[in-house]
Amino acid sequence: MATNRTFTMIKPDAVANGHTGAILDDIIKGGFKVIALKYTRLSEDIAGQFYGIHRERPFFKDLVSFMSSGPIVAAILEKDNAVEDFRKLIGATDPSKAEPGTIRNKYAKSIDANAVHGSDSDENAEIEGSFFFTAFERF
Ligand code: YYY
Ligand code: MG
Repeated sequence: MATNRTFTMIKPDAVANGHTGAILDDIIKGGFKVIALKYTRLSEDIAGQFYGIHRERPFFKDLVSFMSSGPIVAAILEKDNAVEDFRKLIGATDPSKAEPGTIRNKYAKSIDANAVHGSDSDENAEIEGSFFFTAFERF
């Protein structure tokens, strides 16, 4: 069953480059309501747990190292059809293939440092949101 929530992170490249405000603005203008919001920094261990599904992929080590290289902003977002609509708003994983106007097209420079995360399913949106926020933070 489709739910109306997704989970996002503004990644270390975008935070370091000063794009946090512009990206949150794009998200809100895209029709998403911010349910929970957190500025934090991931340890390598936490980044590895979050991306555990990619553990066997060749880019895993670099991904974990990048995601723990500086502060991030994590958020739970609400909108009808949230997961699919948010993936449309951020664009393709590789920013050179992301549609003009998408967040990755505007703010990302490479496939490994691609500005934002977006959950890929309702199930993962729930798992990822619960990973970052306690029950009372995401009521
Ligand atoms: O969901 P999405 O972030 O668009 O891509 P995934 O295939 O789930 O990969 C997660 C993350 O890993 C991606 O955002 C950047 C990084 N990555 C990479 O560095 N090199 C690749 N060839 C594929 C993914
Ligand atoms: Mg993914």
